Amino acid sequence: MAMLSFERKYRVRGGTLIGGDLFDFWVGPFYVGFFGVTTAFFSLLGTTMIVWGAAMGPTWNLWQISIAPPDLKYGLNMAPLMEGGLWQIITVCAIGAFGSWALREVEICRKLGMGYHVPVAFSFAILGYVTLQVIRPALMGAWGHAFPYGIYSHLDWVSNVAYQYLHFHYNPWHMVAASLFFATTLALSMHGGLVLSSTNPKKGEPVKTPEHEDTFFRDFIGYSVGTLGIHRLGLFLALASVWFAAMCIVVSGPFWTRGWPEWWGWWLNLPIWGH
Ligand code: UQ2
Repeated sequence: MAMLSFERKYRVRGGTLIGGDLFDFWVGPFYVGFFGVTTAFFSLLGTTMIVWGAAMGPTWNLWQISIAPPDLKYGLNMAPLMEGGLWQIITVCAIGAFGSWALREVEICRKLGMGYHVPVAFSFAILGYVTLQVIRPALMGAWGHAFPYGIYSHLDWVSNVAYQYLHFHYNPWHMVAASLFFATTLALSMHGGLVLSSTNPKKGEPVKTPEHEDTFFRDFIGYSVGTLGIHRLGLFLALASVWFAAMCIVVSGPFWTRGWPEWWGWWLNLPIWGH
């Protein structure tokens, strides 16, 4: 079906979660909906607060602009605007915008009668952000444990937090997350390479079928995960990597305060080594 006639058929009212027909319309190619309005609201307000914070700061150098969370002394309270309060408003706006964006995806899925895989996947990304900026600071008792909003400053935060645990690569959840990230790139490069190779045969030859794709991998490694399976595998690897990344940082501080190399003491302390 041509795209335009498909869109005419499916661009109908219904499937909204809230607001009924009120915002159930399109602007050009974009579906609006209640959550399109809230996304725009939180994005505009948050971005304005970032620009205002930059204007109050010492530099317009794009790399050096930074809006910091409150000092640790403020704990989990609200802070004065210029001492982290701005950061708190921006964080609320960010979570409001990300959540609205996810719910707008849900409404579009409902309109089309599709599964919720895309909003579920995006929710994992939101979980990663919320783990860093809300869950871990709350467990540690201060917003000051969250990262600042700045290009270089957030990199400095990552480096400093990592060194607080001496050698973050010894964090076992970090190891699992990193391995899953690499496996994700392996799976996507294999998939992208396989699909492009079968759809780009020699000049004059017909495009190859999924059977060719299966057969390549059966000949190569004795196993094909299948054309649907590779997408299930890719989604699983990507979501699992983000999940373990969130776990690796939320355990650092709230549940483990020493250096990560020391965590492996359990291995050295097994009663099997003899003396
Ligand atoms: C596959 C298949 C695809 C693919 C790919 C494979 C026809 C078009 C890439 C091969 C993938 C395998 C064997 C899994 C590899 C496992 C990891 C953890 C990277 O069989 O079906 O569909 O794109």
